[in-house]
Amino acid sequence: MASSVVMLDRGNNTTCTVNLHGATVVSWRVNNQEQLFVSKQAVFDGKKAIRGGIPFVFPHFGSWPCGPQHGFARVLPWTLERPPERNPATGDVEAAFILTDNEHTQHYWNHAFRVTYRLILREKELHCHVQVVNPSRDRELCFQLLLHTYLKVPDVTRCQITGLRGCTYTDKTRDEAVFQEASEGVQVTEWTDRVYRNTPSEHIVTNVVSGRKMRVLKYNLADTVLWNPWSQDVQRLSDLCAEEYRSMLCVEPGQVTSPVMLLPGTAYEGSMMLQVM
Ligand code: TA6
Repeated sequence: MASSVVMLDRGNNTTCTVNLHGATVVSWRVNNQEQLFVSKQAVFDGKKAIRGGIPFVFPHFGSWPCGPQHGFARVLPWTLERPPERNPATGDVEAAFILTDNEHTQHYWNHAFRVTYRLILREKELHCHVQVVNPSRDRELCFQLLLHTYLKVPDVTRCQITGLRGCTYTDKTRDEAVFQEASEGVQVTEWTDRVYRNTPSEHIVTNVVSGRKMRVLKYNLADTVLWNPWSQDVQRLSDLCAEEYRSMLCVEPGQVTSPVMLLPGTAYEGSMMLQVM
């Protein structure tokens, strides 16, 4: 069964569409230009993560002995906490989604939690704010969090990603070996799957849709994952067409190397801002 979607419409053909399955942003259009990649073979029946947009990775990044890869948040139904509402002063449109512990999450992870995901659609920007609350009176809450952002690009080999020079990264295509980035503008010309640690708050991605640049700003998300399956990895993905890897680039702000540790009764806040330049 397809799950319902919520659209934030700012006017002037600027919209953001969210599927309540995983609170997955599945479309972000600026002047009617789609900025996010969604596979032609993406599955919307609620049975698996949506291949594209911005899947919400929580409480675990990567393979997880307790539950699904990349955690359960992206494969469970979220609730619309605040329907889209326009700010009369700025014209921005905001909506909020919520996921709390329930019988599904308890099946994997025996922790109480409340995640609130607030989206703000501005003229050329999409703000993704995350709050995680630990409601427990006596138990710590330890989790990873990542916004698995699929940027739509005309040709991934023509993109460059700045803000990674000097950063240490784990290369999952080279047996998790650790390297230091030497390039100011990282290019993707092969299977790429890297977890960059403690990266700067800003990345610029060149040659995205319409040859524009995309600014990726992050707050309280220390790491950046860079992924493109290329021809090697794409073969194992049933929901990605063979040649589609050339039209996508995953730049994923996250807190993965050092998980968040929330003391009882405290909250974490982190955010990503995407801006078409
Ligand atoms: O974010 C990069 C990554 O961890 C890759 O290793 C690859 O597995 C990708 O996520 C997609 O994972 P998925 O579970 O959505 O197929």
